[in-house]
Amino acid sequence: MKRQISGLYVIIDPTACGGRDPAWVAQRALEGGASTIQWRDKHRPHPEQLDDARRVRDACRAHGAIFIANDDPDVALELDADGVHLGQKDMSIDVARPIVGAGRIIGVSTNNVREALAAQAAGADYVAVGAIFPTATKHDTRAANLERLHQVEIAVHVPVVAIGGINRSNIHDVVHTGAQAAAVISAVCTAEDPAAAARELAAAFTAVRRFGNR
Ligand code: TZP
Ligand code: MG
Repeated sequence: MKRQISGLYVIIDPTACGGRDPAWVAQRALEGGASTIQWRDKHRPHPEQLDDARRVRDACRAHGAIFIANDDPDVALELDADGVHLGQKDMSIDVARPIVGAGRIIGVSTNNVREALAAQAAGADYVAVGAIFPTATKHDTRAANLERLHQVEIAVHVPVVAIGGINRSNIHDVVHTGAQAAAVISAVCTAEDPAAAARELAAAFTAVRRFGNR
């Protein structure tokens, strides 16, 4: 049974972890309340990533969190991940779905309603929308904003994950706009105390759910 993406989605990118063990950062993020972790290593060849990626996966399993591999369905399979996240320039869902199977989550990066509807029609289990705010973490992003996020929210029925420049000072705006989840890299990976950072970010979802603002 596929689980729904919701709440705090932390992307563990080793280059953002400041030389710290990425599995330690993931462990702290999970302790703070991350419900999904994505493994994203754009630099090392796959065989060199696998040990770290497996330790991150095992931390997710221990916490009952969803573990997603970035970019490559074959890596998702090799890691026995819960899913794979595909960019617009990665493999299409049509090609990826037979590789990962019906039981794994496929998420797709989008920037607008057209891309989000296309991803949903192709079988995406969630769509990410970004970059909602300016980000220094990824250089080839296309700008989106809260209005765009809202447009996607009302256009699709799959969960919508906001991404790009989300931090403790703006996550409430993202949650109030209606995103089911917020994905962050720097707000957790670069934090001196990633557990405390994750706790504060995750609380934005709890507060809104408790008071029924959605
Ligand atoms: N996709 C769109 S923006 C982005 C990605 C991977 C970077 C998110 O990083 P940060 O540090 O949370 O802005
Ligand atoms: Mg990608």
